[in-house]
Amino acid sequence: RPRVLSGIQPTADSFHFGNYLGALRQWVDLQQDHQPFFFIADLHAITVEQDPKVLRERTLRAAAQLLAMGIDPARSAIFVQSQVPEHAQLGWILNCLTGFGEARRMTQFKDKSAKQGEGAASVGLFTYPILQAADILLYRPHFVPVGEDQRQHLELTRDLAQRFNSRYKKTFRLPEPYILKATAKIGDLQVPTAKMSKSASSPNGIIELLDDPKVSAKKIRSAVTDSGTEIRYDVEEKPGISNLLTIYSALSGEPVPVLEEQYAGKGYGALKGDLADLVVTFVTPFRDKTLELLDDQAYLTAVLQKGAETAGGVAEATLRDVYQRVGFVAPA
Ligand code: AQP
Repeated sequence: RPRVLSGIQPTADSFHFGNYLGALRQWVDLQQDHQPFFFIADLHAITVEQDPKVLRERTLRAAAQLLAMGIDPARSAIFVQSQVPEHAQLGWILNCLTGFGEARRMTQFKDKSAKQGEGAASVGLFTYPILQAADILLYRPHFVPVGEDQRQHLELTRDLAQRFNSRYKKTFRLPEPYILKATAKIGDLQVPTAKMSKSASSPNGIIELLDDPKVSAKKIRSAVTDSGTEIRYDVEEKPGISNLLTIYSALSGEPVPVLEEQYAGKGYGALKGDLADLVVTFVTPFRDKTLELLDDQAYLTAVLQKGAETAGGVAEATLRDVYQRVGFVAPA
C-alpha cells in the first residue's frame, strides 16, 4: 500500500475548518487504502514562543481531535514529532544541504516574519521548511495531503530529496503533494481572500471545530458577503459567497452548481442559515467525542506512544542509511 504522511501543529486549542477541509479530512479518507503516518508537529510549534503547559495541553487536544474525526490508531501511526528524534537529526543534515537563498524564498517565512519583524523571528522559523522536509522524507511517502499553503514547502522537499539522491545515492522517494483543489484554501470568514488561519484570523474569521456550536453558527451568519444578492460561485467577484459555497459543498457533498441552483432567487440569509445548521450538525458530535477522549489522557498517551514506536522503526532505518551515505562512522 502506498504510504502517506502529514502533520499538524498544536498551536491552538482547536483545529479549524481550513485545517479540516484542506487536510485532515483527506487524512481520514486516505487511511482506507494507504499506509499512513500522521504526526503532531510540536517541534514546529516552538518556532514561535509557546507556554510549556499550554503546548502540552494542546498536543493532547490535537491527538483527541484527530481520533474524534476518525483517525484510527489500528490503521495509522499517529505520533508526536518530538518523540521520534530522527526528525531533528535528519533535519540537521538537510539544513547543511539547503542554500541560504533557497530558504529565504519561502513565502510563509516572509509572511510570518514580517508580522514579528524579521530580526525578532527565530532561526527555527526560518529553517522550519527544512525540518518539514526531514519529517516527510524519513518515511519515504508517496503522497503528502496538505492545503495549498504547503505546496512551496513540498517543492523544497522534493528538491532536497533529489539533491541528496544525486550527491550520495538514491535514498529518498520524491513525494507528491495531495491537494484537493476544491478545498485547498478555505478563506477567512471576515477577509475571504485570506486563508483561514490559527494565528492570523480574527476570532470571527475562523470556525474552530471545538467552539461552542452556537458560536460557530453565529459566525457563519455574520460572515462577510459581497455586494449584490446573487448566489454564484465566482472567486474574483464574490469571494465571500464563494467561500461559503465551498464549505457548504464540502460538508454536504452537494456539488457547487447544484447549490447555486437550489439557492437561485433566495437571499444570502437563506444560504447562511442552512450552512450554519450544517456546521452545527457536524461539530456537535465531534466536540462531544473530543471532550470524552480528553478525559482519558492515559489512553491518549498510550496511542501516541504506540504510534511513535511504529514511526520510530521506519525513521531509524532511513536515518541509518543516510548516516552511512553521508560518511558518519557507525557505532561499534
Ligand atoms: N485555510 C486553509 N485552507 C486549507 N488548508 C489549510 N490548512 C491550514 N489552513 C488552511 C492546512 O492545514 C494543515 C495543518 O496546518 P498547520 O497547523 O501545520 O499550520 P498552518 O498551515 O500554518 O495553519 P494555520 O492555521 O495558518 O496555523 P498557524 O497560524 O499556526 O500558522 C496543513 O496541511 C495546511 O495546509
